[in-house]
Amino acid sequence: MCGIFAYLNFLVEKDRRFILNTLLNGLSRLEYRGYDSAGLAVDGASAEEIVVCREVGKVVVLRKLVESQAFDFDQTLVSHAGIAHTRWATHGQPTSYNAHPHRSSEKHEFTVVHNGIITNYKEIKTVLINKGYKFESDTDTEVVAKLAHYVYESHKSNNKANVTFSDLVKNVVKELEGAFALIFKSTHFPNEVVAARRGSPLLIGVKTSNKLKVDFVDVEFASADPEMRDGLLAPEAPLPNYARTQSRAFLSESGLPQPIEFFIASDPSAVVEHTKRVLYLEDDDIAHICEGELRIHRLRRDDDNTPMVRSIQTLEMEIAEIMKGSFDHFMQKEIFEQPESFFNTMRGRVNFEEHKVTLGGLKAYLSTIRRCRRIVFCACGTSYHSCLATRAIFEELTEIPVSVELASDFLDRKTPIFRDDVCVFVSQSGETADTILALRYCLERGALCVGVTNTVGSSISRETHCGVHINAGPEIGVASTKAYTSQFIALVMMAIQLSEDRSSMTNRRNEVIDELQQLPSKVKKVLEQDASLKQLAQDVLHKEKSLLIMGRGFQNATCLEGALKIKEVSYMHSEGILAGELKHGPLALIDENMPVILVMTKDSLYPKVENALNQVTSRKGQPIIICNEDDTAIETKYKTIRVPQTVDCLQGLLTIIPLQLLSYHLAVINGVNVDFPRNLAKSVTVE
Ligand code: UD2
Ligand code: GLU
Ligand code: MG
Repeated sequence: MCGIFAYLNFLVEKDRRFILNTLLNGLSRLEYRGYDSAGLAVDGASAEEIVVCREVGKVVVLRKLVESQAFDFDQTLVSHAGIAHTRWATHGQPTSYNAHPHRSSEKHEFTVVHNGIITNYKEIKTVLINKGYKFESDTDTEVVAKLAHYVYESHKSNNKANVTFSDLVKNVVKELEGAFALIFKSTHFPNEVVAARRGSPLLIGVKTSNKLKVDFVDVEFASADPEMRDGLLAPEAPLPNYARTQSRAFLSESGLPQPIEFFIASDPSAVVEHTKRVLYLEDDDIAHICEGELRIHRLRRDDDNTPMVRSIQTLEMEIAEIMKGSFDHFMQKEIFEQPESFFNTMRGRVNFEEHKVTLGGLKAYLSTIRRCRRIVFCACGTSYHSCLATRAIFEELTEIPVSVELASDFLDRKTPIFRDDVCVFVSQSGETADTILALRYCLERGALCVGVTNTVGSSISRETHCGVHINAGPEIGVASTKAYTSQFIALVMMAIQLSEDRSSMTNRRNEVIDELQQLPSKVKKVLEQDASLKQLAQDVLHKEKSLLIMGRGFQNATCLEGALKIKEVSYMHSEGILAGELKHGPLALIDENMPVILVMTKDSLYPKVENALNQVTSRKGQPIIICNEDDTAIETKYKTIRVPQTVDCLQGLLTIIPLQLLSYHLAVINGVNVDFPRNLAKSVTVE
């Protein structure tokens, strides 16, 4: 999820200071992605001795640690391989012992850096513990280093002397499930690295003083693919011989290996300053760099049409541009990441076949929560809206009364809180000052405190009794988008898990779980409308001074959150209005000039929202309607924004997307610095 960087020099004389600097600068280039700790591994006095440095916090702190090491900084290394990492914790707190690289043994025989999540690490860990391995961290990653060692040893004990580093990694990667980008370094394979990916990005930059002969690298397949080892339980099976053809790209005119440098990174922003010749790895590629050559192997013999060569692309983009990928702003990137972040929030927690939700962080507290007198949600801003959005399904499934509080107001009122209350604190950063103060207030009064946050190791995560990490990945744009939807999903999952002892709710739970599974693809469909939403912002909305967003029931939160987004980033006045309240006041605002968006999706309140539509149109209002794809009842004279239908309590996850996109486009049109709107901070750590 965070950053990986590696640097190899082959027949290019560099001193250790240069190598360490290159690694640390590579990490600095990845800093914008957000991370909680950093680390690197380089050779010590010889390549048979690896030194690992790891620190919590910023790359500058790691730099200090590196500078304080007893290195010979001036030593010249003709060939060397160094790996480095910034971590966004998913498994285990951000501590120095959880930071990467992780190692196989005290001798650092295998060290590894990893981005992503190994979902089956527990199973692998159990097997390895049974084989005598001792673990030193809480991460999922550590199993990868230990597994490499295990594969190496079991191969050696079978007297297969010449296993290559890439074959070994291939055997390791075959065991892994989940998403990963990995780089391995080993004392057994000096000056080599192997990189592998599945799901997480990885690319390799190549730098030579001479032109490369060709600008592609052949992909090597097994000559024959005897499924060599099938799982940990069959370590005795022999490893196959893979074809070793000379890779055409890296030969000099004379046919001899030439001086060359390689830069491997999770993100091009760390590579472009060194070289513009970059090759992107595909899923299940195993890249082996050895003696100045890059070879790409495939994990499996493919039946699909994976290209047989990987071309080396020339990057001409500016660093700033590519940091955000193809996006102009982080906010935009994060909006478009939602199919992925939806999935990551549910990953490993929802069993769709068995219709079961397991939030590990709550397991031990379920019965206490079920016995409570009431649940109090406490949050600020967008997080408050995610609580509002899920309150109804929470009450419906758990049959426990739920109240939703704005943290500042909650404290102002000195709300009575008791030992038999459960208080849930929702915050993206986990550092929101008002929410932390409310948390401490509730802790003092003996309530069970539950956190819902995106940041492992944050104050809220630490100070709550238990909780759920939403695992949406780092959010950089000040206006929260993907964290909102992931909080929403996390709270729904929580309600489902709490209600699993109620058989009367089984059908309802199953219905919601089935729809959770469909969400990532449905959100994709909404995102496809980006161009028409941009047009709408340009042609209709951006000339306006004000915008009212109306809906009711499950869609009330969407209206409030949509209006907040528009205020935050486009500086346009906007208000979310509960449609049921129209006639009690806001209707006075409606005339032919007042822009209105009406959220009218198909649920039990549809007829009531139709009433609101009539109330607005009979005052000459011309609302834009957010409705379901197949809703044919809406007259064609209205502008519509159509979203796929899902179950009522999840519909808000889809209706918010067009409003996020609209606010983004309005902001861009208004020339706002979208990711850093005036007067606002990402994490509000003051009261
Ligand atoms: C945990 C691991 C995850 C993986 C998984 C395997 C962490 C951070 N998570 O995920 O990496 O190994 O188990 O099943 O190591 N918590 C709070 N307050 C909060 C949020 C969380 O106290 O605001 C606690 C929570 O009660 C739990 C721990 O932090 O004890 C981890 O929470 P989680 O949601 O990451 O837990 P889970 O089981 O999904
Ligand atoms: N899952 C790994 C960990 O928590 C890697 C996280 C990352 O991508 O930085 O250590
Ligand atoms: Mg805690």
